[in-house]
Amino acid sequence: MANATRKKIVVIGLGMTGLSVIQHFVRKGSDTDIKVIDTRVTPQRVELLPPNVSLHTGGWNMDWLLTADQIVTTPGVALSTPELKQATVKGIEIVGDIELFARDVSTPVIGITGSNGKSTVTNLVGDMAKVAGINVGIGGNIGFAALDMLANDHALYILELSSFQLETTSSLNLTAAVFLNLSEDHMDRYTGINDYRNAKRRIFDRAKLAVWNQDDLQSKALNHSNMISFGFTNGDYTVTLLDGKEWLTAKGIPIMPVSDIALVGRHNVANCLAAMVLADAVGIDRQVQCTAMRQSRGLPHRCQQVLEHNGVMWINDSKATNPASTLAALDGLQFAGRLHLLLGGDGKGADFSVLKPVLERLDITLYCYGRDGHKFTELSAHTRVVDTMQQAMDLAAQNVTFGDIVLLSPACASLDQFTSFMERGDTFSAYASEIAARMNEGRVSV
Ligand code: UMA
Ligand code: ADP
Repeated sequence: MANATRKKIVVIGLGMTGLSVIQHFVRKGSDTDIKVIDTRVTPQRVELLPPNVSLHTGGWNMDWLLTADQIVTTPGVALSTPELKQATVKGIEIVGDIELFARDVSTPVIGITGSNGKSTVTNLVGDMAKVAGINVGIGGNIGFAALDMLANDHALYILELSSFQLETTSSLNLTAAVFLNLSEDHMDRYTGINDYRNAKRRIFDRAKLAVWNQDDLQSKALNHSNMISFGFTNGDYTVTLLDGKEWLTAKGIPIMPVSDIALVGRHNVANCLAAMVLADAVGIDRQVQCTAMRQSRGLPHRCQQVLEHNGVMWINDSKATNPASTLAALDGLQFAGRLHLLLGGDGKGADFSVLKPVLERLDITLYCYGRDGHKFTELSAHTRVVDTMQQAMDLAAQNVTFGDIVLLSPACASLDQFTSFMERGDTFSAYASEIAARMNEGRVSV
């Protein structure tokens, strides 16, 4: 094919998604002309770019954009960006990586979205599939680009899908799709909660089975012919009391005592119910599901105890990036002493007042840090404001006594001071150990 007739692809963003898109086209060997635009001056991963791919950094290249045959955008860039809107007006197709995945995948795919619990449920269904001996691919928003999995020809794919990814996806035929729950998040990207919910509801558009949460009506599919639900008190999959003991129950059949679940916290019971529905949809044996639920201890940075020192527990819940996930952490905690809660970071426009009634009931001190830390001062009479998380930890360390908990559950994204929630959580864990070592040497009084 002559150069003039090669399909012109413009990839936006040289992050994990952008690179997976480039590799995808390279693997397909299609006769494409690939260009990448990254609006940052010095994007990471430039060294990973194949030599025949041109890169424009530090802003938009409207000539490239408006002469493209297809634009593949990245989740971090909104479709409402003026430059992308110009391309839409010109009739240029704009898709995301999940749309490219959907067009090429030929084995069953499970999709998981919601404001909280996506990664936990994705990981748990993945564990169930692994225990069943299925060659499973687990990826998407969980931190492994969907297209990178396609190279391995899995028998089943489990995709965590963010609202950002769903906005640019229209052909995804899911065997089963779940919308776990809805709470305020990403309000800096959406015009309101309904706009955000509608982006998430796109998961049901072509799903064979639509799974929703009876405890959260916002998660229900509109006009879907095959729906199934889960929920604590109602739902096809629910929790029932048998001889004074709570059981996970599927369509009236008791499956496993709730107390056998290895994951901690009430919210994880709901996550297990959702995972069971999805596993059933792809025919994973119930006993296999139970084995996984008894074994799976979940992912790091989600209510993870990282240290116990002098009777004080240090818990890393760095993945709590919105108020609802912090509420879930507070709901699941059991402790005798005082709670020292570290809050702050990039609030993404959230309304934190939902935390106030719960915080008021607890014996608590708030340590607020980061860009939006000051927004938490109204929530409790016991509040300290500092610049960084480490300063917050130093202060907490001076105030703890036996039986207390220090909990990082910040209700905010980390990006104002860290590169990711993982880096924030790792910093918390490492610094907690450093504080403990200092205490052992008598350099911090308790
Ligand atoms: N970029 C621009 N201009 C912008 C914004 C970004 O050029 O205005 C460039 C950046 O310079 C960078 C690249 O785009 O080079 C980053 O792209 P990205 O922000 O879309 O992130 P990726 O590295 O591709 O990671 C994305 C998801 N990130 C986001 O949605 C923000 C990852 O989810 C996901 O794991 C990965 O794809 C694989 O699917 C992270 C996340 O924070 C964990 N998700 C949000 C959440 O869970 O709340 C939705
Ligand atoms: P996501 O991938 O949607 O961000 P995760 O499973 O990573 O979800 O959990 C993110 C945060 O939300 C953690 O702090 C976790 O404790 C909390 N969480 C997990 N499941 C739920 C749920 N069903 N409801 C509310 N909060 C939850």
